Amino acid sequence: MRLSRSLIPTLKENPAEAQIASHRLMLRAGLVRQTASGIYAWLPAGWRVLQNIANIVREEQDRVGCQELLMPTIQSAELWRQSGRYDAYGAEMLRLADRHGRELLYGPTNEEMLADLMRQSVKSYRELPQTLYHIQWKFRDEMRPRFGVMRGREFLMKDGYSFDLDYEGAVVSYRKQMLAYMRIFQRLGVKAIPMVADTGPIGGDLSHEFIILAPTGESQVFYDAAYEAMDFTKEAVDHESPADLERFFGEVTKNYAATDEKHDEAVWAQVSEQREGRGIEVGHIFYFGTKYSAPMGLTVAGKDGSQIVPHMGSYGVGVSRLVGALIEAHHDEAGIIWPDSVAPFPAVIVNLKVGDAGCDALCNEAYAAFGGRALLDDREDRAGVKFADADLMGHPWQIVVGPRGAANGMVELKRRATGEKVELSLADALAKIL
Ligand code: 5CA
Repeated sequence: MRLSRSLIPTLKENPAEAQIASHRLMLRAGLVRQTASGIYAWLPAGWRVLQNIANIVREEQDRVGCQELLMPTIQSAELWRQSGRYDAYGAEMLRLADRHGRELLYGPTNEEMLADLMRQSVKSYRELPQTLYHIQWKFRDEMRPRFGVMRGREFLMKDGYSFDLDYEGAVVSYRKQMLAYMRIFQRLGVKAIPMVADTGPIGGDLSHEFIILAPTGESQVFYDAAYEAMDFTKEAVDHESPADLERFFGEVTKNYAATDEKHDEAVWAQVSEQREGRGIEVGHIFYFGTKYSAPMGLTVAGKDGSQIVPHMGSYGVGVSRLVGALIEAHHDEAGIIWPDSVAPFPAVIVNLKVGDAGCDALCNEAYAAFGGRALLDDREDRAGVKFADADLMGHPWQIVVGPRGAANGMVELKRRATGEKVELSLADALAKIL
């Protein structure tokens, strides 16, 4: 992408409305713009990050055997009356009516809809277990939308739903999701601790939230210091069998970690190295048995002809919240420091003298080498502005092309995360990055 022709409106000043670093930086780096309270437009660079995160989530869901589908954002009130949640959900639900006066809603979650889709088509025990997920926009009319995309009203969620024949099967599905989540956060370059959590309006009695520790987080959490040293990457390797999954689950949840709603003073008193702090909830998984399948009449025929009511679980990742959470975890005074796995562009190519034949040619050569995936700063601006914007936007690599070096095919390569700079040939720089 050529920066001179891109809608990446960077800001020099801190916007007054932003209270936390990630919100400030998302606005300043031109990733998003608010269009109404808690509702954001994702501008080209922000949209790339969002898609990169969604793709990692998708790959890890598929890897544990889940199926992707896409359900609509608009749902019928009738479905929610069947589960009994239509009235219970309250003011957070955005309720609509069509021209015929039929009641609709903008989905805050999809338990009912997927139970309905399964009810229509799945008839026999032979067809289970199955886990399906989608990555779709949700709307919750939050009382206090704040911190930018962290607590939005419209937000992107990965929500998955598992269907098993019994409790034992459902627990295996739950643990598979736990495993997938550890892999997702590992690839995103953040540490998210699974904590015993409350189930709120989703319901059920087994639940974990995945929490990234951060002073600006909205959740109050209590955990054993052992988690600070724990290497989740070691745990998130291959786990295929139920026995392996059980061992894995035991390992990652063996120490005390709970959100304030589930905090247990008696157990806490036994923890030798207590830690208390704030965290960002980036994922939440639930097992709730037959809470939706029973009232909605979802059954399958068992081996002996009896009717089995499937056990369900649901599994959420806050995809858009993660953009903010990753920035909270990866930034400095100058701006964002994107992990390579989600960066909107793998590198920026900074042309220090647009119009200089040598600079233009070397920049074009570099740009072509990335197959157009890099960002080319071809603006006719001062070098200082370009350096500041490159740091602000947080590209993992900066390839700086000036007239003196360009004459000899040399560039300066800077690694954003470390600040390390080296002078080398374009070919060597590309070899290092690609
Ligand atoms: N149906 C279940 C699981 S699929 C569910 O809706 N769970 S949830 O309510 O916990 O939401 C899942 C994740 O979405 C949360 O962990 C959080 O990361 C994200 N999320 C929830 N509300 C918001 C919001 N207002 N803004 C941004 N992200 C949110």
